[in-house]
Amino acid sequence: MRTLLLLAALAGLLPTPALAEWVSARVVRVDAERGRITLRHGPIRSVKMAAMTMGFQVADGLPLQAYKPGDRVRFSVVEVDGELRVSKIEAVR
Ligand SMILES: [Cu+2]
Repeated sequence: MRTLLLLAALAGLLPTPALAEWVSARVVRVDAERGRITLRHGPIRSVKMAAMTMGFQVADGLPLQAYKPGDRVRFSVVEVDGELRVSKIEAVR
């Protein structure tokens, strides 16, 4: 009984794990050396951003060499110092 109460209390207190939102995009430009990629992306609901073409800095260590203009991808973003960065990206066939 005690355990159940404790679990119930914890369930209400623990934050909901953030679900990474996958966003569809088309690669426009890649600057692998500077860790930047320009994407024509669909709406990003979690940050209320409409579809557009824009450049992103990618998270440290994310390899971009595999991507070229015209590629179809999906990606997730994180906000770092008020700026959106690509935290995950993968090719879509
Ligand atoms: Cu945008």
